[in-house]
Amino acid sequence: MAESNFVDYVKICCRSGKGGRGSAHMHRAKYMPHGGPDGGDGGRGGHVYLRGNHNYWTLLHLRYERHVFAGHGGNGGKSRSTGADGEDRYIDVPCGTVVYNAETGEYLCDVSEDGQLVMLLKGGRGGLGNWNFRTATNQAPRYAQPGEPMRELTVIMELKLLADVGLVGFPNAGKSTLLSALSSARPKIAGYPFTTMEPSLGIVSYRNGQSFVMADIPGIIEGAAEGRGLGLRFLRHIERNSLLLFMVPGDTDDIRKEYEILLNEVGKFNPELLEKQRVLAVTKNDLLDDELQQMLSEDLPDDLPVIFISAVAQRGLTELKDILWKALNSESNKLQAITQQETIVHRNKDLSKLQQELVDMGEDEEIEFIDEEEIEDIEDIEELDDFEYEDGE
Ligand SMILES: Nc1nc2c(ncn2[C@@H]2O[C@H](COP(=O)(O)OP(=O)(O)OP(=O)(O)O)[C@@H](O)[C@H]2O)c(=O)[nH]1
Ligand SMILES: [Mg+2]
Repeated sequence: MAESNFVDYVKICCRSGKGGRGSAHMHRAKYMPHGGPDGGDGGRGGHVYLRGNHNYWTLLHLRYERHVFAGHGGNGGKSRSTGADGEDRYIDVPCGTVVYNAETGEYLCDVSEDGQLVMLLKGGRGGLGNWNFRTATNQAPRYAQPGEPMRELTVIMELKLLADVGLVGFPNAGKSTLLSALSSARPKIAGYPFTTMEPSLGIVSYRNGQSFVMADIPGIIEGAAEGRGLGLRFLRHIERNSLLLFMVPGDTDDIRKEYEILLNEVGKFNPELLEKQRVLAVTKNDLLDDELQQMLSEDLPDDLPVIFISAVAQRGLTELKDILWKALNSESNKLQAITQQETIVHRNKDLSKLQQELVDMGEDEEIEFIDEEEIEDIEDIEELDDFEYEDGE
């Protein structure tokens, strides 16, 4: 697939800073033969944080930053001077980013709110200087602690768009047309399947200045849950929607059957999606006459609200918004529920499929952790494994 600006999957390497070593310095001054220990502590290594930032819509900016390394803590010095703390690093991610360990597939965290901070890797603690080790019996300790080593982690970040209503339909069902009729989003619309290659969001205004967010995703076809079409890649974007709006064109031979195929695909992808509220819109009803519409409405699924609409002729749109608004605000489905962690169940990634997934997403390249400067650092740590003995100046 051509390079696109909609990036919803990236793999990056993160590393916290190592702690600075404590100093074993002895105070020296004229006429003071026994100055005593005055070695300061090492500074702590920098942490790596994730930070929710609503100014980002995708993970595109991380494509160009595969390594995020925090700064190392400075070493302690004489006169009890403490080493500087290593620089912390903040990785800004759009709200709705889910993070996994790239090696084990384990779910790590979920950043869903603007400004939310999650510490991904803790920096190493700085070592204590010899000043801390002086006792009545050992007044001149000649050792100090090394700093704690750094921590490394490769993570997969996956974006799951946060929207209130997700549009689910076969290609050409009129999803993008509906989104552009209801919001100021302008997704591409054309009379061939798979026009929409990447999701887009639109804000739908409702009465009294209220609004909700609608997500248009690429069409789903039978077998999408097994990876046919573009389905699998984008189905995850509806995991975060509190309501699913199924869309089937009015000129379809068997509306009920098409709805069931869609439902089945959604359920196969993630059975929990079936617990979400659903509404069915029969689209393009400008192509139907009243008689035909009457006939069709006799054989429609009856376990969910159904409405006939036409985005092109602007028919049924206000009623549709009313139904959606009502469902979104019903007791069982408060709008704000989508930002609450407990409503979303995160599963670890299936390790046997992880490699294939990385290949599909074009993220299978190995990212090297170690460069030359770092090799030096690692030797440094080994050397420091024992307490360090250091003479003063
Ligand atoms: N007559 C009529 N045509 C419509 C209506 N809504 C959409 N269409 C047409 O149906 C075709 C497909 O519309 P899209 O909105 O691109 O469909 P989509 O579901 O987004 O399709 P994909 O992006 O391929 O999944 C276009 O040619 C639209 O002009 C409608 O209400 N009435
Ligand atoms: Mg579309």
